[in-house]
Amino acid sequence: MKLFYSKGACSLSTHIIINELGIKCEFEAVNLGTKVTEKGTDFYTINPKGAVPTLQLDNGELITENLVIQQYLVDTHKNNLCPSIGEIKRYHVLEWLSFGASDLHKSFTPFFAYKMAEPALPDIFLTILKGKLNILEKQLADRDYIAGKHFTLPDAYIFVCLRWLGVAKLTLADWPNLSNYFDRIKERPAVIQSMKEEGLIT
Ligand SMILES: N[C@@H](CCC(=O)N[C@@H](CS)C(=O)NCC(=O)O)C(=O)O
Repeated sequence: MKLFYSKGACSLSTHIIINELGIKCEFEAVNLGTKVTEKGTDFYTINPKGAVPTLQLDNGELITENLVIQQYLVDTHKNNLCPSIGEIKRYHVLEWLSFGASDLHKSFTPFFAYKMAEPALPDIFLTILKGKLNILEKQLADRDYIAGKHFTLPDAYIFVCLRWLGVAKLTLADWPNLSNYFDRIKERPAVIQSMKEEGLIT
């Protein structure tokens, strides 16, 4: 299979899950500004939505939407990243994956969009983002990972979003549980491997 990704974007969470599962995969970078892939293909001809991650299966079929791609990956590979279909624990894991992909991720969107713009972004966007971080901070008060004792799908997604805090001029200093959580995840071999493969660390 092949993952279309952009360096450090939300597709890094899919990349991490692929490596956590030990799946053999090709990676092709997409320039989200020009929508051209590193092989020179117009990305819109691959995914008309122009968004990463996009997964291409070996038979050529495409899957888009991060939450769906990640569920496809765990449902087709032996894993301990997401409980089985029908187990109540699965839906608690997916609750946090959804929170990561919608509430948390999309709270960053105004900061990326307005990075270069004047006047400055209204304070309400910072208040909204901090509210999401506070929810995570509280959830992590009595657990090492967001859905319990073990690393599961949403931990990769939340980790990736926490890497973006700088765009909102925030650091994890005000969220000690989140800060420890971030440090714990960044040491995982699959996370280190994925960050190296995207050229984020050496
Ligand atoms: N609905 C998509 C959204 C993913 C998304 O926001 N991807 C960003 C990168 S983090 C992107 O490709 N943005 C480019 C664009 O939408 O033009 C999903 O859940 O996979």
